[in-house]
Amino acid sequence: LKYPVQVDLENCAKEPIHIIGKSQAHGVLVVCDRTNLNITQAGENASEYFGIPVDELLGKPLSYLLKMPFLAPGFDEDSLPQEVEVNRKKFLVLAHISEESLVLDFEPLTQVQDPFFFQKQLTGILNKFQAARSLEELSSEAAKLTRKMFGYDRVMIYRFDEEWNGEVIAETKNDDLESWLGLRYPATDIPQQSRKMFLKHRVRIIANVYYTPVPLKPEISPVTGKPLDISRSSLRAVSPIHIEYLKNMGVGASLSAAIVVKGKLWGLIACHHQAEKYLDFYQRESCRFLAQMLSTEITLHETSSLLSHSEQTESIRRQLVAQMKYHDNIVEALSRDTVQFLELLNCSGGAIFYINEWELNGQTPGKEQLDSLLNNFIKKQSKSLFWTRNLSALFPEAEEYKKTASGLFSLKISDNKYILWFKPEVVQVVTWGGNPQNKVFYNEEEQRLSPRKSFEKWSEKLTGFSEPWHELDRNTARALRENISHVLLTRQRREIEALN
Ligand code: BLA
Repeated sequence: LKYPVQVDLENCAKEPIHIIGKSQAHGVLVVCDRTNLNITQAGENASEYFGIPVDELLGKPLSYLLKMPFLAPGFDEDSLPQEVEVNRKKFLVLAHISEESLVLDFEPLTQVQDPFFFQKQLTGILNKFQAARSLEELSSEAAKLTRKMFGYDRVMIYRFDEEWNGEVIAETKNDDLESWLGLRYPATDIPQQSRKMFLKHRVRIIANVYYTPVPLKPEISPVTGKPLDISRSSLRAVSPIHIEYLKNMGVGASLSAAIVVKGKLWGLIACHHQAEKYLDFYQRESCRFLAQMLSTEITLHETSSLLSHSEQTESIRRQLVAQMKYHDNIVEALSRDTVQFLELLNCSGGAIFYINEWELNGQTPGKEQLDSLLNNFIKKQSKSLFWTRNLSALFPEAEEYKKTASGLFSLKISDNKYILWFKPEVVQVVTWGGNPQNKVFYNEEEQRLSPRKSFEKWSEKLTGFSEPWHELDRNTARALRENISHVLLTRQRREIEALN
């Protein structure tokens, strides 16, 4: 059978890009047995760069190519890249260990740059970052600085959402390019194994999308009998699907740098160039450092907005607790005094179900609708906290009242006591870079998946969604439940004592 039964995006996530067995063409891969430094594998472009055919190199000691004492067995991975000369050409050698092998990336040394170029800019960069008052300003500043320093045609700050779809949240570009600011891209465009590598290796260039991939010879490591993991090599060849993707986008070269916030891949600095473009090791390090500074600033922004948010809700909760001590009736305390339970979460309505009664506040569905929502949906959830921003997708009956309650947050206090919060529908037009329903098709000629051909803007009206709930809402709700349970328990105890 020639055709797969279905075009399966799972395949994307399974593509083994770490053992691709090929390099990009702007340098040479040389691999040694780490115990004796004999050359075991090399890129077929060795003859082009070194003037020595691969077959002549294989089996020779590394000293045949390099007279460099820094690469003794037991070499230290932290050592800086070294300048070397082979065939009267200068290279920078980046070395690392992969399993039983020492992997050397030979990158030709081109122009000599001012080694302090980046250091000179540092203070300026930090000042600009620290002056930014919002995430938008910060992202936009980062895009501008990156473009100024490295000269790509388009620089974007690309941010992931909870489902790993992404959005271009800042952009700076050549005037002749169409703007992609605000566009979304589906999660499958950057599959998980690629995201995982970014978390580790942070910066990656594709120097020329129109390159011819250079095979490693032999393909299988003679040391381990397995394909060599070259995920750490700066020269690792690119997945053919991604190459096709970039060609379809009209991109000739790219640079991507990871933005990592609290240990998680938050986004990318994504750069495109129409022509080919190579950044040397020192420039890539500068870019990595810039991305790190940006990551730190974003973390600071997020932490401080989280702090002020949590201070606000804490003071509301403390007031609610005070009110519960004052009132005999808990429902009254939560919903009819100065501060109301509604204010605890950002919402437009709320309901308390207490024994058999509903207490409604703000914009809510009707009591009969709530009876059904509680009995036929909320009570069926296994956890005592439940939240969604798209209730009607999970409970079709909620379509009737999606305008007031597309967002639901429910808190179970006990079997006959619940508190619900509602958020209204916010109709949103989301514009994708290309129709996300046509992410891939089966390419008969290549006998593999191909990415979509068109990145033409494709708008979609999202209905039945509210604004998302905040990550702090869960803690707030849990704390409120503790408070209520405590008050109820204290009262019960007092009543029992009074009876005795
Ligand atoms: C990799 N896809 C990537 C990368 C980016 C994108 C940034 C990492 C690039 C790198 O390693 O340098 C996607 N680039 C984008 C997006 C924008 C952009 C969204 O500029 C928006 C402006 N890609 C697909 C499909 C598959 C796929 C359908 O569209 C799978 C079938 C795969 N993308 C894919 C793979 C990689 C990738 C396998 C890793 C490439 C590699 O490291 O070899």
